[in-house]
Amino acid sequence: MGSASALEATAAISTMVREAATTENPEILQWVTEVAELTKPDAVVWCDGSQDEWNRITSEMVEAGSLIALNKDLRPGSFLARSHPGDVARVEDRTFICSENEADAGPTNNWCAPAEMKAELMPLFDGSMRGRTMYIVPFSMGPVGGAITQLGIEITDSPYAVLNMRIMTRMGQAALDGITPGSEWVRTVHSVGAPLEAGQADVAWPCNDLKYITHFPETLEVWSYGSGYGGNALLSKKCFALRIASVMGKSEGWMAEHMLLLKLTNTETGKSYHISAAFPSATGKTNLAMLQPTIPGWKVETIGDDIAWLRPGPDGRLRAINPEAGFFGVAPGTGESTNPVAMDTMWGNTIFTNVALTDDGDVWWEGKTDAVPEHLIDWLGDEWTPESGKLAAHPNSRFTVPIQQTPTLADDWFEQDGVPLDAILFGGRRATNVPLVAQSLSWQHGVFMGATISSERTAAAEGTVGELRRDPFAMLPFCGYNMADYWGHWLDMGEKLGEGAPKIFQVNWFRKGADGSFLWPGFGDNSRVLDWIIRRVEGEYEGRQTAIGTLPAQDELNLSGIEQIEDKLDELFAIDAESWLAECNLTDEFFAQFGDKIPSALVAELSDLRARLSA
Ligand code: GTP
Ligand code: SPV
Ligand code: MN
Repeated sequence: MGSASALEATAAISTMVREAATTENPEILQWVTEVAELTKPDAVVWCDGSQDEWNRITSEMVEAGSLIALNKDLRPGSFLARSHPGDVARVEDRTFICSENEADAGPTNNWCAPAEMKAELMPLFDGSMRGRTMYIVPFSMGPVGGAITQLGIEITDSPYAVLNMRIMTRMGQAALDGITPGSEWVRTVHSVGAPLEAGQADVAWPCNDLKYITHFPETLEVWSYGSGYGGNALLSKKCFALRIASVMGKSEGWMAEHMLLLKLTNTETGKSYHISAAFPSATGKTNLAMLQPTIPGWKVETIGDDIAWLRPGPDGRLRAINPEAGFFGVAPGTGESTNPVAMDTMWGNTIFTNVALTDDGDVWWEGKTDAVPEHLIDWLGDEWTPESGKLAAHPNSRFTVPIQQTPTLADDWFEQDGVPLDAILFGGRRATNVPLVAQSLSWQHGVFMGATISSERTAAAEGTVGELRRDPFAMLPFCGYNMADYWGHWLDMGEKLGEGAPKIFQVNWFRKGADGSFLWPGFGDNSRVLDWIIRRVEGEYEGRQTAIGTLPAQDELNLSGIEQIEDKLDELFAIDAESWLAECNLTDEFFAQFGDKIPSALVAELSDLRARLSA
């Protein structure tokens, strides 16, 4: 294109953006125009989050073959998407924190200098939306106007991302209007990296082999290229609400965490409590947030299943919100017997990704029902029978569903300024060593517990499933700055909160016996552990001091009605000093990579733990 016509094309794009604009904020207009001039879309849509818009986009996608409409009687308003087989999970090795100083990203993140990364990215984004529609998606994380709430915009060329964003966030005009000139908001840009040249036919799931998930914490920007899946493409989620928000929180005195949030009510006293819990990806947050207690006397209500923002309130207590408006939950293993609340929640208005399609136009995945269908179309679109010898649904297949469909939704989800936290849990998948539950000896010891969590890897990210790795605070892939500084921030917050700070516990539902089976029944029976935790918070139970923390004393854990649990209790709570001392040596190595950034309080905790184990 000659330079005169290139100029004309740019002017046309700029006009296209401004003519359709639903804001007059010059900062937004300028940014959107710049991105459009760079990416060169064929059309521009300012999203309003309405039902009409949803209907229009879903129809277009069904027409184009990138969504399958499910049976309206069985799953009204619901759709199935099948991704490209190479685009099925987060890509941690393509995820970058682009802070000015490498030390601010720390040894657990991939780092690149912002200017260098921009220089690498801009040629890729140049023309990347050609032949496609550019959607501008304004969204609020938290209730618009709330004390903990933050606003953002995602520009994307993926209609699939738009639909998911409508479920996952409070998307639309109110969010856009909340972004006033000079206010703080997060700019996110997403392209699947698959421009269409004139006349070129589209594919069902466009993406690019080359992927970049990049974060610029100093300028509150995210640029994501090449993937359409989950946390890679729904930029409100891991990119904004965890990586960027963790940096904002550090400088503004709050915390962005990979935590579920639940309300627990003692039905005898009527007193309610709030608990948050950080477990790594695909390690039971959704299940715990929707728990159906198997013991009487407790009611659980759901506030969030993946992300919590925590901020001290005017009363000095730590207050929490779920900044999201939907669930992007793991399908496999979710069924009537394990999580009936999730099954009820996804009655309709749900997007399923990479699950199997049944002959009557509904969905299925491993663990949904005990009975296995005789015939399916699997997640790859191929014929499937039980004899096929392969999984019908991808292990990281997901359902996206509005939180307001949850039968156990707590009113607290609407709470503008958050709920006060009583207890914080840290957990992981640990076949050995870690007992069912232990309370930390102090906030500082609790931070040490969180900092040293290990967990077996799951299918939520590319990598080797089952491999044990450190996943401090379940934030290893999500902390937007140096992990050692993050621990320091947690220690500071504890000092600020003082006596009113939530109590900290470590839990492990995944310990296995010699025969390789889980020792603890888990799921609804985890209510027994919550019962003990709250009674510790209330000071009703003494507990039993051990080297690693306070465990339930004899008879404190309510086990009535669990069959044959007595023979497993010793194994479930065993603390083997030798193995723990060996883990202490590994913790030394783990801490060493952070050099002198490691808070001295954590070094002291490690040496105290060794002393207690050796006593
Ligand atoms: P992300 O959305 O990836 O952050 O994950 P999540 O932590 O919300 O994961 P989710 O709750 O969906 O859990 C995924 C897997 O954990 C499912 O396969 C469950 O069956 C399994 N799981 C959840 N709770 C328990 C439990 O108490 N015991 C056992 N053994 N497995 C559990
Ligand atoms: C996780 O991996 O922790 C998730 C799913 O919650 S994703 O949004 O894809 O990151
Ligand atoms: Mn998660």
